[in-house]
Amino acid sequence: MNSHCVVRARVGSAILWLALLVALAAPVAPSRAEDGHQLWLRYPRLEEPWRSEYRAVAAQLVACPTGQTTAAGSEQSATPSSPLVVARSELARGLTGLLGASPPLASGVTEGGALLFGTPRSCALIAQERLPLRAVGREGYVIRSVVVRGRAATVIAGNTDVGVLHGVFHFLRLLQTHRPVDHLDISSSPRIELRVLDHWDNLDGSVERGYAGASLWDWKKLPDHLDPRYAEYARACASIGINGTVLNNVNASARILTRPYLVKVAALAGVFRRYGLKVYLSARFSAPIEIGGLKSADPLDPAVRAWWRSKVDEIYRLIPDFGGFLVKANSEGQPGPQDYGRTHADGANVLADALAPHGGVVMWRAFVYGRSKEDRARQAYDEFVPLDGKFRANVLLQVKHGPIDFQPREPFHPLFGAMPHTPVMMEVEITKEYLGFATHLAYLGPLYEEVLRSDTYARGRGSTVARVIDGSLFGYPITGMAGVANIGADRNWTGSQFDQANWYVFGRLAWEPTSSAAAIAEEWVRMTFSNDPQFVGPAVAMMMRSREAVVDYMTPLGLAHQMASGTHYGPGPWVHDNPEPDWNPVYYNRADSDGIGFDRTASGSNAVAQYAPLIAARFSNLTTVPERYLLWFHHVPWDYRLSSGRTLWDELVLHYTHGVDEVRAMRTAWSGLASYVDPERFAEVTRFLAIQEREARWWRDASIAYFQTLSKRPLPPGVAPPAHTLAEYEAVCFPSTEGYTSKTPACAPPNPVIP
Ligand code: GCW
Repeated sequence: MNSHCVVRARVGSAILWLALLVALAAPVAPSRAEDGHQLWLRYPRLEEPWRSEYRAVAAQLVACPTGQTTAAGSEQSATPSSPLVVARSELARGLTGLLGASPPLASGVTEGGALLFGTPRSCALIAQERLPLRAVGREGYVIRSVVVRGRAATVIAGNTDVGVLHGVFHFLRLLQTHRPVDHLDISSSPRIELRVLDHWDNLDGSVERGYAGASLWDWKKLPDHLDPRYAEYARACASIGINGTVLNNVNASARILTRPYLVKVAALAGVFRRYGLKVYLSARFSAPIEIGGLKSADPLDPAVRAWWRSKVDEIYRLIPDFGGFLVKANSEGQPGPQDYGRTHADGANVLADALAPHGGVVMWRAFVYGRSKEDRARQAYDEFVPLDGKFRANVLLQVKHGPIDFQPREPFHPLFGAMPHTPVMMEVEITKEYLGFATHLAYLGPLYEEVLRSDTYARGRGSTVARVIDGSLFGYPITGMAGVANIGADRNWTGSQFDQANWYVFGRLAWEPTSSAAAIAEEWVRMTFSNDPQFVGPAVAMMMRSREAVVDYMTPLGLAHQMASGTHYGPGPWVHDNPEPDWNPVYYNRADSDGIGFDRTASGSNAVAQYAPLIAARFSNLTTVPERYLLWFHHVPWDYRLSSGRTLWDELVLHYTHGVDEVRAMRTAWSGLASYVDPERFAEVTRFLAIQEREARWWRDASIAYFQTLSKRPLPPGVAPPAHTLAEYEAVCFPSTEGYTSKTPACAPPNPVIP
């Protein structure tokens, strides 16, 4: 290089540096903060080698529905509002994001790497493939690598448009999670028919037990204004196979059934339909009186029956694919058939008869208590088992996962396996009413999985709860699983980043209840945050341990319902002054100077006898009951030795302590992951974990402080004593009344114990 060139090169590099400095100093166009709004449907640009590999498989998008002739010879095209149109735009959107550009649209397979999607009716090319579609039903799909006219192609096919949409989301998920897609042979169909979110949304915009802001449904502006979030919500539901949504609280207002509201509901149904999502409503049993002007809501009164029939006919005129009703009756003060001396079956059947001609169903809740003097856990079984076989064919009995109430851990509800002639569906809470609201990180996959895999022994070994609710054990004609939604108007939808995973895992397990919670967590982490193994491993590990941590710091060894009354937030094991006995934590812990726990064996309430004999025997025996259910079924002396060789008292204290340690470990693990996550979401999770650790300590310390007044035993060596006195914990007044819509006691922060 001569000197002239050297000078030029130096000047050139100086200019480059200058340009770089100017660029760095220049204000950067503000980009939208990563607030989690995109959920798991982010579609970020993939890196190599994935991008090239997937580009080869998706070199062209064959828009079969608009260009192909059907086998029958007639041209079929998707209507502008059909799920097939949604499927097409989702595929384009996903591929554009992930691959950097949308593959060109073609009307036939003109090059290798073609991606075809549609139904055999809409697409002759798909019809020719003779795919095993019969086995996947109305909502399932087949994804298969095939050869079309000598060129490699991938087919995403369903029997219906909505099946195709589900298949498209599955295909995109493979790309999002870096799975191979060149030799695919996937058939998938939901094992459970009704996969429903229950929103406990009130018409005033509040959400009972909701910790993610106000209700998504803006009743005031409906039906004229359709917030774009309605479609985004439905899209997210469709992506995980959810196919139904109950829009209003089970503590229902009858007003939802008046015409002005039905028109609003119809507008929402119009948006949701494109995503395969049906609308249901919670019906107030006394609606015939409140909005119908009748004197009674007696289900056997012909006028009442006629009222429901005409109301249901009116609904179907507005919403032809309306799903049906969810009903909470004679439960926590709600009206019901027992007000007229009738049974739950009489009540459910009057609604079922009105819905049957239209194909609608009734989801009748089994959450009843208050009549059983000796043990709340017994009542639902005692009331409903005698009614088995007395319900109409379009009624499902909706049973909470455990016999008390959405606790962090309960043994499975004994009604699973006890109703061979009545379709029993399972209800879980996705919103974390009893697990620390939105700030505590608790992945609920392991909870759902634990219940689904529990063996009821109703028909011998292998009679799992999953097989009860998927209908295979008793041959139920309809099946369902419901999750109480954790969704609100917050930008991140669920009140926290990690709570999105609970919405996600609910949908995925409802589709396939035998899937693994760990595998679903991994999928979600990859789609929501990062595919980097350095991130995926620790993040999934945190999630998988998180629910057990909550159990440990709140209610270890089978304890339940120790939460402060009303809000269900924070510890209250000493609470004893609520008017209803079973609203008091002392009712559940039964702690005294001898020991702790609820005797549900033959010497106590004998609720254990509601399980199949083999299970009942296992739970009844102190030496065979799993320790996780110990205090659920037994009143155990403080000095009783557990399998560890330690006394119950020591073990209890160590469990509480371990719960706090686990949260601390989650904080440490998370703090090492900053480089894999955008700063906004990283910071939010960091702050919430700090809250969780402080409150886990509160739970531990307050619980130990109270129980120690009864056990009168020292703490095991090396274990830190509670930071405050019991009196101080009892005086804690926690100001959060989020999601608690009953009259809330006045509370005056600041709080010396929990600042
Ligand atoms: O767990 C309890 C909740 C109530 C709820 C009830 C139910 C909708 O504290 O807020 O009411 O369950 O499931 O009906």
